[in-house]
Amino acid sequence: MALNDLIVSKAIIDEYHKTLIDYIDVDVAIVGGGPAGITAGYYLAKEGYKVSMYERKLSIGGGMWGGGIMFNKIVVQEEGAKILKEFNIQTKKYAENYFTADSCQTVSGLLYHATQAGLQVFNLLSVEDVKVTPDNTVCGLVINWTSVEQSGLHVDPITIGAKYIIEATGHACEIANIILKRIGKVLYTPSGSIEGEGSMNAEIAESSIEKNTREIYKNVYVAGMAANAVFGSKRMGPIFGGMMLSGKKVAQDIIKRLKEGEKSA
Ligand code: 48H
Repeated sequence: MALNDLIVSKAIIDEYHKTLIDYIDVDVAIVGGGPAGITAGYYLAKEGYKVSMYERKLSIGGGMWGGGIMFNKIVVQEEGAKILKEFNIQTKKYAENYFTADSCQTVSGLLYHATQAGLQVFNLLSVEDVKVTPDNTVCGLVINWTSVEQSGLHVDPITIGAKYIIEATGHACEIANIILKRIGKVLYTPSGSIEGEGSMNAEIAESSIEKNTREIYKNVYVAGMAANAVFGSKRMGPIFGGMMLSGKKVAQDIIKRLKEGEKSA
């Protein structure tokens, strides 16, 4: 059968446009498509919530593809391996409480299951600001094409609405930085500011990440590496269990809030 190039173009434009409109208002908007963001998206979407994820880059997966020093293996501990099992991702026991996994299989496995569950991914889009109510409660995101950001063109962004935001931008904790710049030292941290990431200690970093995965400002939750950076804990290197555990924890916390909201509505 003959192929018409114009129908190919029309199909892409039509379908993307419909998706963009459909996701103009969501239950949860995730900023950052690393392992923490994808995992959070999976559990939220599986529960039936409308969830979108914005990723600056072309590829989803953040810092996971490259394993450690570009050796594409990751290490997860027992609890992390249990999560990977839920995603059908293969792990290999290396020593007691140390499991390895192929980083490419892990990224693609997480993403496959998350998108199948209903997570809507928007790649090549950067979040440049948050949308707020008159009393500065965060109620959405301001997004623009990464190519606009990179080229420095003066093109205005568009806005999406969200009940909850997940800050999963990794080391840079960009959403926390935006809140500080625009709203002030209002973060739910001891100083009200970003406490800053400490040097490497996998034991401390991994054991503190779930505690640090929480609300950092009205309706904004932090997950993944950004959680330790915001709350001043340490980095953990190429052990990734904490990223998935943090993604799961943030999803569970937000699901609880959403369900409470449904009850009182
Ligand atoms: C859209 C954005 C924006 C923005 C950033 O870095 P990530 O992989 O983050 P996590 O927390 O899921 O995983 C951290 C892990 O990869 C890591 O770095 C570890 C474990 N390090 C330990 C150590 O010791 O070094 O992904 C974050 C994603 C990236 O893909 C960014 O491009 C994206 O967020 N991003 N997307 N708008 N404003 N800012």
